[in-house]
Amino acid sequence: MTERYYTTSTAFLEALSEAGVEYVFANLGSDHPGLIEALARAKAEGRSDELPRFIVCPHETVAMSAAHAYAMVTGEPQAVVVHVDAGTQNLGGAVNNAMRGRVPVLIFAGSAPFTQDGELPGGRNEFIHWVQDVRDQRGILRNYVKYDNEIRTGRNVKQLVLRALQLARSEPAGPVYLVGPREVMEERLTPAPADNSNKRGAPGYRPIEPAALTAEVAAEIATALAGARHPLIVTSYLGRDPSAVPSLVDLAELLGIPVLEAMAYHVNFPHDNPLHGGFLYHRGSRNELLAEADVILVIDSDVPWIPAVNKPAPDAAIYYVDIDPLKSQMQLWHVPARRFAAANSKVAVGQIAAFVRTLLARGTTPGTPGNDLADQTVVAARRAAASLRHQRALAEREAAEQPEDGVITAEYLTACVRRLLEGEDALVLTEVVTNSKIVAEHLRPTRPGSVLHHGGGSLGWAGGAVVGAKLASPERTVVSLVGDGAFLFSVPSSALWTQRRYDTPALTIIYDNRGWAAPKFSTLRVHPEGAAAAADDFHVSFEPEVDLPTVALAAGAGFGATVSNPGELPQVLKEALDVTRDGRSAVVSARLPRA
Ligand SMILES: Cc1ncc(C[n+]2csc(CCOP(=O)(O)OP(=O)(O)O)c2C)c(N)n1
Ligand SMILES: [Mg+2]
Repeated sequence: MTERYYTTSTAFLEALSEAGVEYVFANLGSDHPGLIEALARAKAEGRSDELPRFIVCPHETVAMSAAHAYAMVTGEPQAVVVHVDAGTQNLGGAVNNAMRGRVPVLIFAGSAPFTQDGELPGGRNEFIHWVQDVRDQRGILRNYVKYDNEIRTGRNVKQLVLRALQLARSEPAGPVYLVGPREVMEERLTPAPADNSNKRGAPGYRPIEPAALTAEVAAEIATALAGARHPLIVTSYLGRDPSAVPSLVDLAELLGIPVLEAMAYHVNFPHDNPLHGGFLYHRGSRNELLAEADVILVIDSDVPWIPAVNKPAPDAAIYYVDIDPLKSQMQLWHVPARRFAAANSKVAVGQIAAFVRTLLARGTTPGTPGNDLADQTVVAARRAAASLRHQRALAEREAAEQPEDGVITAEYLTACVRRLLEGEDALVLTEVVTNSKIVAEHLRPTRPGSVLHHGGGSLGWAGGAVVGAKLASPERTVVSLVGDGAFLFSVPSSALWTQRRYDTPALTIIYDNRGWAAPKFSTLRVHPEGAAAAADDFHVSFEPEVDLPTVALAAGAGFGATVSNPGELPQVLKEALDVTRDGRSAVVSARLPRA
């Protein structure tokens, strides 16, 4: 019997599969003959199910964003395979997003062969092998990954893969990067027995267990909140773990504490709960809740407020709970908190609520020394104020949703999307930039985990992300809401082709203001009376216009339409959604007022 074909590449793929990785989002090159051959051999031997499935993405942005979204939906990291230094560079901003969003992804790239005279299988035999030989390939990603290493032998490749995934999964989660030269990826090995019993866990390589607050800090925060007159909770991404949301609701309801979502892109708190205190973004007037708060619990937030725009009173007692409360990956950062505590938000909120319950059970009389509880009339007044505020906000938002003079506004468009998705098990991916606050306010999601955003700063995520989201939850309706700029950044030809090739249909709705409103608004914030403002000269216009739905149709969408008339919008959206039910992607560009 001939020896089974088994190389470092086979072991690498097998290790991914053993650790629970279902998909490799791949963009291939001259560095990957080992992987390609390993896959083909596995197929020929009837062993394909022992390896992850390859999803070929014609652009790295699509591959990385797909893996990112898959991990957001399932919590399970996937793999991205790219081509040496060039493919690594093309990952660009998509790695930035995964790092900032704290999303685990294992990235692998080949590296230039290190022999040139036929010494080893896989050695240099194409001119490009000299061109791709850079001094520090791993350095390309070092700002954006938690761990990088080189596979130097097949003998311990499984260990390296499992360690990389353990680091990626551990909080704060994030991308990791392995490289492997061709000769190493071709190395013949004696097959280690495949061990699929490890699926989704790899014993011995579990991520770090969730961290808790110390009992003293939990008690101090609970006592401060319970005794406060105007307590406030500020969060941005607690809802990344949907199961943390009911715990936050419990804590807020116990004491009638309003919850303010700051620069938030997740469902952190159900929008129909009267204690939902609204949204804080860059713009806007003084936020009353923030200004009047005497005790603030910030939980899971990078930027709870922008001091130059809005900040708490100087004597407010601030408690900062986050898995990385000092933001070690940000060079300039400070919030004047009384305590900083590193903890998992769900665990911490549960601990604080438990301590509040013991205080409530103790129930000392208001006004007596040593009493930890606020007067119950204060709590009742707070709840009543929250209800009123919530009703008022809802009425204002509903008024803003009416179409204006034959023009589609972002508010109206978002209301149409909300109505379209009523009763639908929908997963909405957002990348709407200057319309983020409007979408947050008018989409009104209530189900934790039903809205996703990359959490970083690099546009072009949603086109690939819908592929990962749909693979992760085929039963759900996947919708993306994007700016026209974001749509173009997503390499739409590659994204739409991948959506079609792998039967991952999505409805994409473009908030099309024919340009980039964001840099214009940034300029106006710094130079409100400047020459750019006077001349309306911001270099942000997409003139002549791009026919975005036609780009999508050319690449594989089954439906594409541009809508300018508000009256036609609901019907077009419905048609588009129906096309996705039939298995093809649809793109609707809704014409908003110009950027
Ligand atoms: C990869 C990348 N390049 C550039 C930017 C800078 N940038 C931030 S917002 C923006 C405009 C986005 O346009 P669009 O998606 O149409 O949203 P709008 O500003 O019109 O609401 C740009 C170019 C970025 N965030 N990411
Ligand atoms: Mg735009």
